[in-house]
Amino acid sequence: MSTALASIPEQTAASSAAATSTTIVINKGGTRQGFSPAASTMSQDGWLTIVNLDDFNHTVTSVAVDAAGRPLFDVLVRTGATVTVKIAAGLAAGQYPFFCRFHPNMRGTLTVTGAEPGEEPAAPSFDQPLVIPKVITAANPRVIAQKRAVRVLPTGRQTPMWTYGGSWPGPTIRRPTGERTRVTIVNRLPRRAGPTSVHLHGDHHASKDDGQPTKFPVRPGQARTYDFPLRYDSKPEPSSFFFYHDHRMDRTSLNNWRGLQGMFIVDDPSEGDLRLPTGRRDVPLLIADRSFRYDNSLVEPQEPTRVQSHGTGHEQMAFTGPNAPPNDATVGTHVLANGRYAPYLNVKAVRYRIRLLNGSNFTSYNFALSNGRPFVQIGTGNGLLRQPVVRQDILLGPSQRADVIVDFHGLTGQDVILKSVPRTDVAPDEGTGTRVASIMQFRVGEKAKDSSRLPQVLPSPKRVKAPKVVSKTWRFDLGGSVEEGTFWGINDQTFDPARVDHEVQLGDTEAWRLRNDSDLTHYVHIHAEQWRTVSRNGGRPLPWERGLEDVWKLDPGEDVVVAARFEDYTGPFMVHCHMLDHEDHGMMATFEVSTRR
Ligand SMILES: [Cu+2]
Repeated sequence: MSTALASIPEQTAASSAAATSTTIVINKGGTRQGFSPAASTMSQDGWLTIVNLDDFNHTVTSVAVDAAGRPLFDVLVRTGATVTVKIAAGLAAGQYPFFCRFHPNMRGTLTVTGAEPGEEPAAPSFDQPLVIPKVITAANPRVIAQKRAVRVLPTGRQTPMWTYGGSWPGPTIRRPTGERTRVTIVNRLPRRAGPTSVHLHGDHHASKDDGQPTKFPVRPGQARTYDFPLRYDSKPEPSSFFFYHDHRMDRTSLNNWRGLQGMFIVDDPSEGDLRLPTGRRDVPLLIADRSFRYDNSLVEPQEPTRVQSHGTGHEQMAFTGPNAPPNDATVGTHVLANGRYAPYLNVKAVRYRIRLLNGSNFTSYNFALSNGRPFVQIGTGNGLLRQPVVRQDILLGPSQRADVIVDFHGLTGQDVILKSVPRTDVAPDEGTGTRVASIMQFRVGEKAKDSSRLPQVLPSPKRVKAPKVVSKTWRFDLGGSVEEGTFWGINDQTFDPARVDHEVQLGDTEAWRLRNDSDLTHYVHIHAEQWRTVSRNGGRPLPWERGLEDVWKLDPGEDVVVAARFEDYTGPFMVHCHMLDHEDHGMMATFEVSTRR
């Protein structure tokens, strides 16, 4: 007994002499300033302490993953907290770049020293095939919303999800423009899911068919038919790449996370003359992140506590607790393509049309190809651009799309990886960053006959003439206080389904200003019409913003003016942030289109 006691101080002294520990501080303003220091060194038996003095929760997450795709370390440090962990125990000596999952512009490197064997980073092995969701071409499809176990991770159990039609993503609905399409959604989700509401993002249709957050729900056990004429101003609408997903008030983030998402393609048969790649060479990709428990089930997003009212008359939302705004960020560890982790696709050495959709709740990506081949962007999701734009990387926030051509000519035998890389369009302190991930692999095979072309000029849809005067400004910011509860607001108010925030007349054209006064980047979506971007920060919109759009990136302080004519339909429609936690926590407003009195 006495021998054992005597030996303890000796051992402690010996190990503390050898161990190198380190501390990383996140100062106030960390979302912009990053980790301090950005580079630190520790030994395998040392301690890492993370002190978070910022108003935001942060993580220290390794870029390197294990064979199952899990980060080698992933430490959550809430606002005001200090965490000390033996993070390097079990890691091989080496350099480990890390980032914050909520604010990936925050990056650093941890150097681990020591002689013990340990876990080495595993490059993704890309060993499951990419799944192309089943395509439905019927005019009146019936899609059953149902719980189903689906294959997401390559090994282990399937993942129970809430799906459209039994898969995630749900079936891709593909229709010729101008041909009326009536989609019946049957709600056979578990009863606790409650009512659902389906929004066809980007499309132009009646208010009652818009997937209203509170009205026209599809109740448990019931069905509802959504009517999509696929027309604009009574003419066929532009060829499009849309996103259908749940839009129920308060639960949009949760319902999308669980899998209620699918793609919708509108074809314009007259574009056949363009000879863009078709058939198996036209690949829609829904990219989204999720986190998994060890049984491969989804980690449940954590909701903040809702404070019912400020007593202002309107039912002003506010939230408290560790996940209250601005710490409401539903972010996953694994980045998935069409619902699979690290899939591969066998391609021929020819041109492909790739339709990229960011289906994530919160995370944005800056897409790039591993061999430096650029993307040639031909469309936005709402029709084609006037001219193709050659881009090395493409930043897409939640619900944004890009229609691109990738040319695999000359790459026979190579593996080209679709990655997300840090965004380079702004400095890390000027906007929320993008994830670093290897998403999927294209295995380039033999050359094949390729009758596709890359047109120099594209038939881009007509854009409205923008009025000189801005008739509405929507200001996006964090509101409330830590004591009384915080919220995401538009013009200082949270969403209230009983309130109309702006009225417009059918047939009028209006210009609206979108302005971000908060410290995080937002991606703002406007329903009902197809909008043109008039200006960005007072200047000309970026080359890929010169078609029609429905979601805009707004970095802190940015100001975008958009314009549209209100056509065909009256009633309420939404404007909201498409970071779904922000939407659920207040950042949504209503505009109502009415006929001239
Ligand atoms: Cu937002």
